[in-house]
Amino acid sequence: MGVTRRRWLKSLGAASATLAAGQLFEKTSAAQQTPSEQQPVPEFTGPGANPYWNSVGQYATYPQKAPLILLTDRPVELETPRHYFLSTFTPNEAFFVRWHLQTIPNAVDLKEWRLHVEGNVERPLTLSFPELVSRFKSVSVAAVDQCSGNSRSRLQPRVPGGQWGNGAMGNAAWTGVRLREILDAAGVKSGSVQVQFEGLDRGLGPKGYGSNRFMKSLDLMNPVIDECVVAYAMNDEPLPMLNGFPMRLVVPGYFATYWLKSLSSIRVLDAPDDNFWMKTAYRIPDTPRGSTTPEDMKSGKVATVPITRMPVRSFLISPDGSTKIPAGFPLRLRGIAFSGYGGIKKVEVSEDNCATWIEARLGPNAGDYSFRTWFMEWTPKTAGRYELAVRATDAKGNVQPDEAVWNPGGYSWNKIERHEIVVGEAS
Ligand SMILES: Nc1nc2c(c(=O)[nH]1)N[C@H]1C(S)=C(S)[C@@H](COP(=O)(O)O)O[C@H]1N2
Ligand SMILES: [Mo]
Repeated sequence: MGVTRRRWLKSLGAASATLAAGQLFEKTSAAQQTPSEQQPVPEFTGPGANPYWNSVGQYATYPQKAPLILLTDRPVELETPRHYFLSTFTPNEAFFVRWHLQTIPNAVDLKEWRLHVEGNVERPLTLSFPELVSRFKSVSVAAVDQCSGNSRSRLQPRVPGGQWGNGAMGNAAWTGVRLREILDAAGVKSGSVQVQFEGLDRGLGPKGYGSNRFMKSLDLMNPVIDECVVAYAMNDEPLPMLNGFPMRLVVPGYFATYWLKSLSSIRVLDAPDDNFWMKTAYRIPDTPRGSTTPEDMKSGKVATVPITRMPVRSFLISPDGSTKIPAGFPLRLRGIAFSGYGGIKKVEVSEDNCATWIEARLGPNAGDYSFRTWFMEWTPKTAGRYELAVRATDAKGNVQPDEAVWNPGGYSWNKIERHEIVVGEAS
């Protein structure tokens, strides 16, 4: 990606000035907006698959953002509407938003901002923005940022937490510097086990849990460390404040919980991180697909492990079921697929409830951890309601299953999606 450093430094100087606008989020929570700024999501009452990604909620407009589906405003949780997923890259203004703590950064003055590299290192570093950009080589990676709880609203029985439809995901080209180079510059001391990431947000998490900080850690022995990027650009632009300006961690293939936003510290640890966000939150049962039952959970015998990579998923995006299509009309089905296990090998469509499958064609490959677009010509011959199922197979041979997952966090959903299309009589 041709992002030159000079261009970056220049455009970010301008960005920091615009963004130093002050207490934006404290003052414009969605609840305080005038009614004209909020549009209700049309209610879906019919049977079958829901053409909207969420049938409840309303659109809300936040700084630097297009109208997005509002899940909660404290903390801010905004979902991306379905039609944005027609392309490989999700526009920054439409990219979903998820924070956990009460106070999130409204503005960052790049003159003041520093990234601290500390803990069990030979040479602790305090890097300014220009130092970071000029000292290390710039790299780009296309990678999907997906919340562990994406599609949580599908779980039966219901679990607490943001009731996301399918829009707590997005794909961007992330440009920044390699985490490995930063660690090497600081010199990781022997006896180190993990590296911990911390951002600028503050406050307690749900039910008052946590330590006033959102912190996540990765094992230093984990090969993903070499793929991590400390990103200062998203789709060739500065990151929106809500998506982690001025820099965030990108962990390709991994669920978003590790993708620390508004990064302020990288801390090398000589003992495993047991803070709330590692020890208690964002864990899944140590079972196939991280799935269990409420009964087994109650027994207290289900061991858990931190969530890691994203299982393979695919979606039909267009047509979205909201328009009646005449019989005999040649359609192009279009959608996306991705996997945290590296690349999409195959996408298939079924119109007979998964009995038989037709292989779709894949769009250009933007990288192993990116959305991959797919398309298929399809002409519905007769009028009626069609239910199209879509499933993907990844490079490791993992195929999307038709079984639901259940765990108390509502994580890691990847059941085959069914999408309804209504076909009318040709006139
Ligand atoms: N500093 C900070 N980084 C964070 C979080 C947070 O609460 N604070 N939440 C994580 C989780 S769980 C998700 S899903 C993603 C959301 O990223 P986005 O808001 O850019 O979509 O940010 C991750 N990084
Ligand atoms: Mo998340």
